[in-house]
Amino acid sequence: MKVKQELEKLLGKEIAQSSNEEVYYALLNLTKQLADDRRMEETKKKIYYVSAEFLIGKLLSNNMINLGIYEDVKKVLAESGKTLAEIEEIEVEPSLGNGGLGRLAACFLDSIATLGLSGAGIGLNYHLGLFKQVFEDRMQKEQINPWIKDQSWLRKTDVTYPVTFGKCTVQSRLYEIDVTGYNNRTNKLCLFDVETVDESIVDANHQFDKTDIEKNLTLFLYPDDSDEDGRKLRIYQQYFMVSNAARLIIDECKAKGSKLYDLFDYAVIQINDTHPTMIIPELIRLLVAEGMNMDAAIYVVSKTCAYTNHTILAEALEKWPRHYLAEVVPQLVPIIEILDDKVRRRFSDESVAIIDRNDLVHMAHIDIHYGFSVNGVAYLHTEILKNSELNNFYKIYPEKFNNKTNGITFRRWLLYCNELLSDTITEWIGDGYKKDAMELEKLLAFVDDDDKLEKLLEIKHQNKLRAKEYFKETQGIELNENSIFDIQVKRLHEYKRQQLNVLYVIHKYLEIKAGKLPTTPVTVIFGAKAAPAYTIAKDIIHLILCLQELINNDPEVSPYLNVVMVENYNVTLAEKLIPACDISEQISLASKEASGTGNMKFMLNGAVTLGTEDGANVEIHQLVGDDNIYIFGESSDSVIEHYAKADYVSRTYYENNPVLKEAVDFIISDAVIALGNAEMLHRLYNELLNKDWFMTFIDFDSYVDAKERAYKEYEDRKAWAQKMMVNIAKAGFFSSDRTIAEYNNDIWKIIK
Ligand code: GL2
Repeated sequence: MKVKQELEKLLGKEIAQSSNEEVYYALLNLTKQLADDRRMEETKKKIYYVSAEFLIGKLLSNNMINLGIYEDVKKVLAESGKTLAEIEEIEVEPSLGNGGLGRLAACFLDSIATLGLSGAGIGLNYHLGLFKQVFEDRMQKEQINPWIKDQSWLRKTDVTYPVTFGKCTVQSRLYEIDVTGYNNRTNKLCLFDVETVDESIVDANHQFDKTDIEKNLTLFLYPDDSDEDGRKLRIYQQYFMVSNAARLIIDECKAKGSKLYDLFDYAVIQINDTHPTMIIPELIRLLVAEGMNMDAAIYVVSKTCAYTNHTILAEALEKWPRHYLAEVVPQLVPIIEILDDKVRRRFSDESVAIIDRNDLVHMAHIDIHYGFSVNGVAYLHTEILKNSELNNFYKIYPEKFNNKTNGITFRRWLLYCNELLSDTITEWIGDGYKKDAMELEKLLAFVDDDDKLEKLLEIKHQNKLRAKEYFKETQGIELNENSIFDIQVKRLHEYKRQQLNVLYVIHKYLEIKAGKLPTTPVTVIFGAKAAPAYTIAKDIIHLILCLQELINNDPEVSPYLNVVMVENYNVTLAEKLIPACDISEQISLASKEASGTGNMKFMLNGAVTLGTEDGANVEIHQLVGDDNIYIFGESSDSVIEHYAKADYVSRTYYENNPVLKEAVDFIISDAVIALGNAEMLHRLYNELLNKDWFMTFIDFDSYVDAKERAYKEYEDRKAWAQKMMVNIAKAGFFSSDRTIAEYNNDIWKIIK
């Protein structure tokens, strides 16, 4: 294909004569056409990945890479005096996800298409999605985030269903986004919307009538659930998602010849966390409405649905009061009662019941009893599910439990975001690794090759310069490219322990003030959104922003230490930061981070992990060996034991450790209070001292030691480059192509 001619045909003029916006839309249309050409016939069986979130990021470059026109387009644009980077600025990042779970779903769709599997994602078309974060008075403020433009990747279809709730019936509408595989088929992401949605009901303070379902149903991802109306709205959304999904699946399977008794030969439904759980009773309801008897419907659905657990945090294992369900979706309650009754007849153990004594419906329990597979997302996480968290279920159904360690798509997280590195790797080992990521291991041959090690350091430096330029231009942030980039970017949550990193920053600041100067300057970079109703998380952001102000403006300290919190961390910013990183902070309390996927992206881009033995860090450690990772902190077994015995008292650590005490006390020092809000800072201080649910203090000493060791070893540039090489070489295991191949072999069994 002649890219230039095609583009100019779409533009109706020369590229050089067109605005960036015109070129963007021409590329959008060209890419859509090419994606359409790669649609293939569907196989008999298809995977439906149902998820409340799809954090897909900007799509233009990714699609162009997958369609094989990326290089040509770049060349053609350059000839006309344009860069792809400036064209991409026009694209708005879709706001359909929140964190790792949503980004995982996006990586999985890419790999499903890349492996040539017939599959679709199903979710909701949130108009305002997740809020946009801005900083005001050193605090997080939330703004609405409209992202849908007249022309976008969304395609309106004719598919629409009436969806009935207790109080009303709404009409849905299916929109689709094409999902291109790397040199392979095009699949779809199916996003349902409600016809009557109305963005204008949201007022200047972002408040809206939570009960006006017809208008609010697809406005926000995870609407505030701190009151009853908010919680019910989440149930409305979830039912709307799965009722549409169930109908679409049934229609597609019937069209392929299914008699519904054999639904599982045509469809496999992966339930991504508990949000889509109601698809189980909803499918049963629909099959019964089609004339199947209840027991047969339960049998068919149980053979069609599989469940992935993404967290052991109690707050995320949804339990809905039965009376909420009775109000929102009364048609499902008798079915859920039957499902519960069958469980109670078989098992006397109260802990595996679906409806508990307090009349709460445990969504995960529905998935486990009435799905055929239950998987965790990293080795350690699955072991914890089997041996403690879901042990009572594991004893009943050992055959259902399996592990699928998460993965990431290397198209976005290497080929696109770090072209310098991927071009260099191609030069060194050929491009076989683009299809078979395990070929990256060929890089191990170069761990003693001085020129190649030097080249890795040079690439890192270039990526730091690129990040410096980007953040200067977009956020007015100054980054020192000659400092160590020590990065922690992820959602803000106490279990992820940004507060531990912050305590280190304070400790370092105090050391520098006392005259102990680091040899190499360090920039500690944070990026994180806090859930709007999560008070302590917002307090932690506030503290980071106060420290940023204090430290970066202190001429004694700022030549050695800088703190930067980037605003509105999202996929686009991740793509800039990850290639520039030296030290990847993965410091969750052991046992709490189910997997993590940022850890994999950093490793692939040549950062060295500083982390606890948690989630996929355990597997990273195993792959790279002790010399190429910095591990610290309590083991997961020991943490679980502390919780069981309830014997962790943070104050004891504080009282017995003067270095820790000094850092903690600094949170409410005059210097910080002068810049911040006393109430917020005191609240955080008290939380740490009196609760510290995620045991920050227990790991403080070993964290400081590990970090100091990492900073010291960074100074031996050759030794550090060797660590980088090993990390990149060993990252192949974390390709989502490997993860999806495992899902397909063990769970989905889609025959190509
Ligand atoms: C998460 C886990 O916390 C995270 O460790 C995991 O990598 C991802 C994907 O499996 O899922 N669970 C969850 O609810 N969110 C996650 O990121 N938001």
